[in-house]
Amino acid sequence: MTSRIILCADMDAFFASVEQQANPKLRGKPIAVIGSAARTVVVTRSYEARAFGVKTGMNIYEAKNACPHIIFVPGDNEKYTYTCGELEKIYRKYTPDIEVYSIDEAFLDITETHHLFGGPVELAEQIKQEIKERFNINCTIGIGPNILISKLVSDISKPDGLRWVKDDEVSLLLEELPVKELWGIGPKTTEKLMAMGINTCGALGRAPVSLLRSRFGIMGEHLKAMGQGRCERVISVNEADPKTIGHSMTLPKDISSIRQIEAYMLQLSDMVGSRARKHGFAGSTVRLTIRYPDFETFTKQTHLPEHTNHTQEIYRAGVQILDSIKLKDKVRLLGISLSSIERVTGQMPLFKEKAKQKALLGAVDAINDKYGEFKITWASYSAMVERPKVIAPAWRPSGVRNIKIKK
Ligand code: TTP
Ligand code: MG
Repeated sequence: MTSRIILCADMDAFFASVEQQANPKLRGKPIAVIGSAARTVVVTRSYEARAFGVKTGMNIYEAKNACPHIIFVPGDNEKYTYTCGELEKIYRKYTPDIEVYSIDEAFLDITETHHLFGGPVELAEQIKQEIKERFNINCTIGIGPNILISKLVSDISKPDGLRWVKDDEVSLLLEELPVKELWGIGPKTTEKLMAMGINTCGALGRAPVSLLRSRFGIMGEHLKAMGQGRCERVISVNEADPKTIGHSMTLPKDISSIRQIEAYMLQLSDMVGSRARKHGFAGSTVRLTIRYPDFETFTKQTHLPEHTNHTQEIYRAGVQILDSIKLKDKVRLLGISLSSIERVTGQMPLFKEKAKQKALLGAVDAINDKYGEFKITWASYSAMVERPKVIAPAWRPSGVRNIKIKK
């Protein structure tokens, strides 16, 4: 593959910087962003607090001990996901090849576009300046020939840094670097490598592959490549955000039973919700489409107070619309869609209830991904489908149902 130029942008003290931007009284002060639960911990802290040794994961007593005048700020996920979405819009001005990797980190492939901005460093300076002007947030940008190196360079250039490590400078950078600094080498692997006398990336890159393979199996080769600064993983480009996520289905036969219509709506809501969750989107407009046997098509939408990708919230909005109309005939086709789309990222939710809901939806999606749609779905299907003419129910011991859809 021809050499690429990959940029990694990571916001400095992201949640804390957003809070300091939102409330000028917090600027220049040691602050810690915390969750809302009683026994919460520090999620992140401003660089002013870091100077006192306040660390992520400390409880509030530990944080106060380290820094008596620290200010605790409860986290507000909406602010962070909003900023994350706006940051992506900024990046898109510089290249279409973007991977939003986490809530405050993105990879940009600027191989084809950097010359339009005066070169990689000039492009990065413009991004930093634009983010500073718009959000008053510092960020650190690492540039390298692949994502492994760009991420490493961004990590070691914090805070407010900018550095480009070119292809022929990689081996010098890695020679003395401790292996634990490499993205993907955790404490256990570090320990094993050190026990083998491999402490630096330079040594890892030179280690015989047979030795690494005997200790780490197929990962051995991968580790050697990492030690040499090589990385096969290319950026996984995010498409520009969709405007709508929707599903519709022509029913096996025209129906008039409200309970059956609702059962299909729940199924459609689940298809929409799981697709939105899979791709990290949420929407605040739900639209119901109904087509009658004479092909006349009716649609009505409703706006939700908050963005969602939860099956049941989408479904409830759909039912609300259905309740508000009078069906003129049997129903031939049903559709549910979600629009006013925003990107949400898979960061640790700060709020317990949301976290629980998210974990449940995540587990349901994972099983459905593996075993096919609707292996697991909401038990309330059962309450609504009278006679399973079309949807065949099969109870499982866990209380969820195995649903097959007849084509
Ligand atoms: P990081 O980029 O790891 O940290 P940071 O941006 O606060 O600081 P740095 O300057 O070192 O980059 O994480 C980004 C945000 O994600 C962070 O502000 C808080 C949040 N976060 C979690 O929600 N859960 C976690 O476990 C961690 C580590 C971070
Ligand atoms: Mg960060």
